[in-house]
Amino acid sequence: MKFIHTSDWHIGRTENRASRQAEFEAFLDWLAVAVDRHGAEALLVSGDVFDSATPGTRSQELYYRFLCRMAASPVCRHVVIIAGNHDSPSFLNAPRELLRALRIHVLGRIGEDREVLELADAEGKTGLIVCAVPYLRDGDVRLAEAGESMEDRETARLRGIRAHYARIAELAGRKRDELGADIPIVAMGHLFVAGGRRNEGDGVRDLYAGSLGLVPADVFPPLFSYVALGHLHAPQKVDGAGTIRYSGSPLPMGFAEAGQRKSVCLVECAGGKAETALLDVPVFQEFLRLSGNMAELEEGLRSLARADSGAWLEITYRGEEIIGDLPARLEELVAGTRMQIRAVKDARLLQTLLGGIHAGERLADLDVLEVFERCLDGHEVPDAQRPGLRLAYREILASLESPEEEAGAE
Ligand SMILES: [Mn+2]
Repeated sequence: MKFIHTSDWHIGRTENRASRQAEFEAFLDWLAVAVDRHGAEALLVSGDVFDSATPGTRSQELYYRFLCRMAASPVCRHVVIIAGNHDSPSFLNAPRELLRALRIHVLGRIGEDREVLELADAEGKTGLIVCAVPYLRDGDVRLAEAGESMEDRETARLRGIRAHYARIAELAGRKRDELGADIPIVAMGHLFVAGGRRNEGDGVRDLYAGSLGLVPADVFPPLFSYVALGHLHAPQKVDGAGTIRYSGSPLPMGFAEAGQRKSVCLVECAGGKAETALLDVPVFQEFLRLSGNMAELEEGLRSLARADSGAWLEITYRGEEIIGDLPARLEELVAGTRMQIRAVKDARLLQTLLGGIHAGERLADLDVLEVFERCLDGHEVPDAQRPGLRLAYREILASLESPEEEAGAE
């Protein structure tokens, strides 16, 4: 039986307050077509369907509209959805009974007998057994005990996760034995498997601090032909054989993932083996990072404009010169183009402000004139310019101290 594995849609996610609704819509349209075109008889969604535990009505509308489309698909007979750490288990579970009538199985939280699903093939016989294990919350796998250390807690949690997968695998194995046929068993999960790759700022919310929360890949019994994972946003395989996999998010989760290829997994299980192919998700909205001094940024933006780019931009200014109206100047450069600036960073300013404070000092310990002197030093402002800048600074300070007079003078 062929199926598509995807995860981490994060419907409702925004980028610096800008809506990404159009991208979610385009992705779900593309996915509905891909499912039919590739003959996928099932769709497995491994968590983080929504970005928030309380999705907005537009996000919900998209989700249900997509599910309706799946229910009407002439090819795809089953949808299995598990909750991720971003999802609200009760929100996902609320329409569960209704969705089940449409052969859409939702696992918001654990429930052992419900986690083992038999998916029927075109002839109505079980063609695939799916162990749909949702994101395991602390309370699902272990009981908190007073006075236990971090290590104790971690050990108990890992033991709990291992035991849970072992139990579910045993149930699935028994079910297969009852059916008396060589039916492939696949598992789903939303967790951070040790060895998994991630990028700084990729929007993956840490489950636990530091290395805590990493789960060794051997928690998945060899009985599983394939493990469809969610949580990490870069598509990747966890084991050498490539049968334990993260599909990755279908959309870049912020500028840290700008330019990265996104995909869903098309999997075919037969005879205990899984064949996997990646289906590239089209780029619905380009994310681009630009950095350099003013001349480089101007050149970069001009050449993008010539190419009629519609990218969303994160711009980092690295010039020596101080530019007071940096965001406004950059906006001017993209005016009349299809590009949109989503974030502006001033590396120079940041470095100076963070680097100008010495160890053991607090900003509050310095007076305003001292702070200004540090800024002059930090920016390596030539001596000849300093008297003029000091004078201007004092005038600004004076105007701040007597705002009424300033207003009256206007
Ligand atoms: Mn996620």
